[in-house]
Amino acid sequence: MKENSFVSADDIRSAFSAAMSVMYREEVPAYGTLMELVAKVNDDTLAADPLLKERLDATDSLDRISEERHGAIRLGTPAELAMMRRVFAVMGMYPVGYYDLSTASVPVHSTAFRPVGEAALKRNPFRVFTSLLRLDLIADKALRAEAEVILAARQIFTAGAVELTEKAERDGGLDKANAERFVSEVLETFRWHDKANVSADMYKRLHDAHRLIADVVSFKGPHINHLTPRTLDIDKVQALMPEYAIAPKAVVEGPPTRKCPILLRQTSFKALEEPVSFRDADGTWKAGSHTARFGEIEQRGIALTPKGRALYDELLDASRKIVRPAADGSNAREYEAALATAFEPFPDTWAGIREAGLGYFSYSLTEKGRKAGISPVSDIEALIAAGLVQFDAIVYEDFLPVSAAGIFQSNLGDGAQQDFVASPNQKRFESDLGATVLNEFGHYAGIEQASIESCIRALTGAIAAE
Ligand code: OOG
Ligand code: NI
Repeated sequence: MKENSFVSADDIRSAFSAAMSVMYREEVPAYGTLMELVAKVNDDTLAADPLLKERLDATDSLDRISEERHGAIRLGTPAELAMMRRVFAVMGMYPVGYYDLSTASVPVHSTAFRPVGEAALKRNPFRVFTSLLRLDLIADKALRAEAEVILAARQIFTAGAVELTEKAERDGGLDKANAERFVSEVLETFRWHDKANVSADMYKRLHDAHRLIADVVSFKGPHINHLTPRTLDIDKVQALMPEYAIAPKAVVEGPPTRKCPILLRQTSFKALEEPVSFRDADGTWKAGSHTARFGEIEQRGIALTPKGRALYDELLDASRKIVRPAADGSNAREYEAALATAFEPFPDTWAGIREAGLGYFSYSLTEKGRKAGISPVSDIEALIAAGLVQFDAIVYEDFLPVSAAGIFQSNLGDGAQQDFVASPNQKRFESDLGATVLNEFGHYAGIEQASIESCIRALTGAIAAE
């Protein structure tokens, strides 16, 4: 087959992200409301801040923002995780980072499947936070064995999805008709099922062990549990949510409000209680309910270097030593105040963040730089000082474990608090995945370095300025 008849992985991912959004909007109408609210706040923010609009436009990021979202799924077995990796690879999504949630009393560990490389991210940065259930953290051995049997019997991928994934691997891509089929077959894996795989009694036993175990084991597939649009002003969306009849969680996760946003801020609305039926041993269906699916929004800021990330972790920790956000929101104001105070040592100008080596930047020629003749100087600092080179923040494309834990927790009723011994096991996760996860820092450093080299090449005459 000729390679140029293939649809690009980026196009398949875009089509899949759009199809997922349509499906989730139909299944969870509040998600549609949230999308409208986010679009309105983004428009208002851009209208009020021409400089932000100009920089987003100049860095080719403006178009992607309203299209941008992430989702999350929870898988049950190593085989499901390994197959999911192959499916996502067809869409140009690769596992980046390892997140251990056991420290936060959630029996899963996770990675984020996402595009890597600047061009793919600009085209469509759709990501899926993907968790694998850790039955090894469940104390009740008998229940663990029963859960394993139930999970082993299910097939979360359609025959068509498996066949097309194998075809794409074999041929190096999919043509238009097969790419369309692939998107609709894979969508089936993420669909909600209102008929459980288990009896009401088994559901209750799983639920008593941990609500998340019931969510993973009781159903035919790993229903997408939220889809998160990106906003340019999360405080405004949070404040407006009640007007749109959506009740947000009490505090925004992540760093405080800042002039120069860093990493990621997130907030969610509570999971919905949805009707499901359970199949009893005698084959009769029994009505019940399950709470799993919720809504979330996020604001993304600059990707931090290891030094910046260490400072972030230290300051977040310091603020939580003063006030821990209570699940019922009763100390939300005190928490916000403590967070803002704790983060005062973190510079809040782009130049300050850059000079302190805390964030990653993408460098480009200024107007003056583009018009300048060949420069004898090849030191990036000198070129910035001479006004020939400018810098823009590189967007953080990943997740934050403490925030993810807060999002999980806000959707696990109060009774679900349960302590596990922290036991990160990245080796085990990677062996289940069938691949190592990519290092997020290396990725940002690579984008930064390439931008510096391209400026220097252009200015020293090695190549013509674009
Ligand atoms: C995933 C929660 C984590 C985020 O944005 O940090 C997450 C889940 O509930 O399955 O999506
Ligand atoms: Ni999320």
